[in-house]
Amino acid sequence: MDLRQPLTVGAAPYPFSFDPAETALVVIDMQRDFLEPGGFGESLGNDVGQLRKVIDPLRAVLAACRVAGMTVIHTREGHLPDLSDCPPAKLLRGSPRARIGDPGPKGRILVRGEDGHDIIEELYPAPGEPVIDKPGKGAFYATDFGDLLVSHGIRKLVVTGVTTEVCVHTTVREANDRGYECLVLSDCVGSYFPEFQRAGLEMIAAQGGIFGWTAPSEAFLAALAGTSAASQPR
Ligand code: C5J
Repeated sequence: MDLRQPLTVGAAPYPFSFDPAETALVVIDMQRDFLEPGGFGESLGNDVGQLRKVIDPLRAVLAACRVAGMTVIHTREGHLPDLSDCPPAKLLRGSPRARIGDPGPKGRILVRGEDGHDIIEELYPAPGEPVIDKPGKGAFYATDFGDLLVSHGIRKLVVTGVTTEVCVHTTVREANDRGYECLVLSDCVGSYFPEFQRAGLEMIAAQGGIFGWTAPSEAFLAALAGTSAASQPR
């Protein structure tokens, strides 16, 4: 494939054009701690099953981006073992069954190096794909994500992962403020709350694309494959 040729995806609020050579696929926090029982997500009282529907479509997108030679970047939310990078407010907030750093079935909750902190097997990073460890919800805060995008010549992001209204939204807002154009793949992002999923996606594309664009993965895959289905408005 000629990576220099701009492609167009049928998206909301209007078609999203991108050059695969200057676009990164960003896979946010597809960690056991959010997607499997016994982790951080469940400790907050959430039904982790809600997020698992993202896995299959995201796996197809990840495979296609790898074949196309696009930059792929993964993120993981989590903290140092001494929790020195975890603000007290984040540690103490709410009344979860178990707090960040407490022992759980997958190791200490949301702590780097523990089993629960790692990315699920189905979407595991390939050798050489950068993994950004972030203490916050956004990928830019207290990480080298921004420098990585600059060094790879990235101008646009295709954003996937969990959760739609928290880490996906925060990252898209951070990216938008820094001048990156973001396409969020609607079936490759997930929320524990169906109403937040719907509203979260609508907020991104509202007001003429206040934070970015949204499209189903089918439209993005069609664009990558160079078929006419890619430019059908959605
Ligand atoms: C949350 C995230 N939901 N990855 N983190 O706390 O969205």
